[in-house]
Amino acid sequence: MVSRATVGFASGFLGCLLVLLAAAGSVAAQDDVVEVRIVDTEEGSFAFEPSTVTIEPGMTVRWVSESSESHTVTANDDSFHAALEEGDSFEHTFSDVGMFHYFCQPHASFMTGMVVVENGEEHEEASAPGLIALVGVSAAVAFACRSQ
Ligand SMILES: [Cu+2]
Repeated sequence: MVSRATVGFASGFLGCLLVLLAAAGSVAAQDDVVEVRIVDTEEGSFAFEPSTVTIEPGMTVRWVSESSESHTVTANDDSFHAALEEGDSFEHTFSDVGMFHYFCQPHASFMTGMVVVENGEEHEEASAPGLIALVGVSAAVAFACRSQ
């Protein structure tokens, strides 16, 4: 026989856990994803914008197509590939340090980009507020969970 109090405690605990995970996920997502847009240029051409992004290992690049044409995001070393129509997006997480060149297959002669993955002080500083926010939110949620 499970008492009503036990059920109440269990559901409250699970609720807190979900809130905590959601809070942690949203803070982490803001810091760890860099967006590259695929755009139609004023000259009637297409481009990755920005064409070069610099990230840290473990971060994700999200390509979002805002172009009316069909494009691909294809790594020179075949480590990732996706075909994107307008409104589509594609994400790839870079684990290793290095320079990763990629291109669009239909427009390979001019539509190229690069992801630079490096450990840098600049990026560590940039992510510090996110970490502090994560710890703060976690503490607040943990406190709220305890006191219910
Ligand atoms: Cu293209």
